[in-house]
Amino acid sequence: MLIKHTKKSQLKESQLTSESIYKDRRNIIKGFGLAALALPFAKPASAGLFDSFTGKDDASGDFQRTPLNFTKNPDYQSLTDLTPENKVLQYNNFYEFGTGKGDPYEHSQQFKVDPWSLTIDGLVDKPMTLNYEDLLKKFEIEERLYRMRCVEAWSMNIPWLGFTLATLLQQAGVKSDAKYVRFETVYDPEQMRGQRSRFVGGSINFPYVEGLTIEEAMNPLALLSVGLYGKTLAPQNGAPIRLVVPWKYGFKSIKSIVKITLTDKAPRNTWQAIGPHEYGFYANVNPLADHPRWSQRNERVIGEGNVFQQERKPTLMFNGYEEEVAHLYKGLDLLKNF
Ligand SMILES: Nc1nc2c(c(=O)[nH]1)N[C@H]1C(S)=C(S)[C@@H](COP(=O)(O)O)O[C@H]1N2
Ligand SMILES: [Mo]
Repeated sequence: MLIKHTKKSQLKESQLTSESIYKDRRNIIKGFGLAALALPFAKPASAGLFDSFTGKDDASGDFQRTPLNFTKNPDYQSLTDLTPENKVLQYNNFYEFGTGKGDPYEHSQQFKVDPWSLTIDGLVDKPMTLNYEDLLKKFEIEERLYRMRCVEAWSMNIPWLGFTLATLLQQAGVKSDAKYVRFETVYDPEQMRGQRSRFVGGSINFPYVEGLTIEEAMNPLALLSVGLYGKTLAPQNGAPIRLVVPWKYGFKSIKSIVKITLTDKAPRNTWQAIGPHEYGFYANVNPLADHPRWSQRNERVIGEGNVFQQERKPTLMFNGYEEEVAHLYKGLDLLKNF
């Protein structure tokens, strides 16, 4: 989630800025304890890789994705400019496999998704454990075309396959004192290189954790995704099951979930724990609430060609889903509760 590419001019900062200022800056950055942030300055040579990122034309990798049976939900078919599948599969954020955009694809192709075990527990009437087959067979799968907006100011339009989070929560039976839903990603350092090294994993304390209020979780837009572009998810996109909450910044859409817990306390989500001044609990997409280090007014829409030479479009309030979700935040100051 830290912008690591930026413009060529910035990548050559060490040459442009006087040496002492440059060193000073690096020390300040180190002080935050965010090793990844120092990368563009520390490794200008590899930055060229990000600069020219286009991905391979064939991103099928070694991982086998299976075609799924699904129906198209007519309410969510209107997006036109879908992001090319090879970009959705290769330009990723999944720090468990490394902080570079190409790392998740490159380092996850042998990831095992079967057997899998997803537990739903906490303040529910019927705690449940779903295995891999349950995830793909127990619920009717629908297709929805959603915008996805990363906090780093780039976006994609993705045809997801899945079922609503509400469907699952209703089966488990939410108790009346449940106020939040806490999600946890698998912890498996043997398979996830970023979990073996703080440097590779961007200083995150794994497992990755996210949370929603119960009202957000029950909103019909909140999707549990098991596939995209007609097939099961690839590991780099969060196989076998991940959350998709399209009105929030991408980091809320937690991948490869093993645990969903209903609770009465607000979960401390991973990015808020790392940088509470930069990333909040709500993380609703908002063009007026700038990130402390960059503007959120516009976004790079990822399409064909070089990902850094994309058309920029104005950011939409709630990422374009204002009608569906604005009522959830009545009376809340969205500039303070970011
Ligand atoms: N467990 C986990 N989930 C995660 C992340 C991560 O690093 N770890 N990155 C998030 C971020 S910042 C974004 S933008 C989206 C990216 O999803 P995609 O790679 O499938 O497009 O996943 C989110 N889910
Ligand atoms: Mo993101």
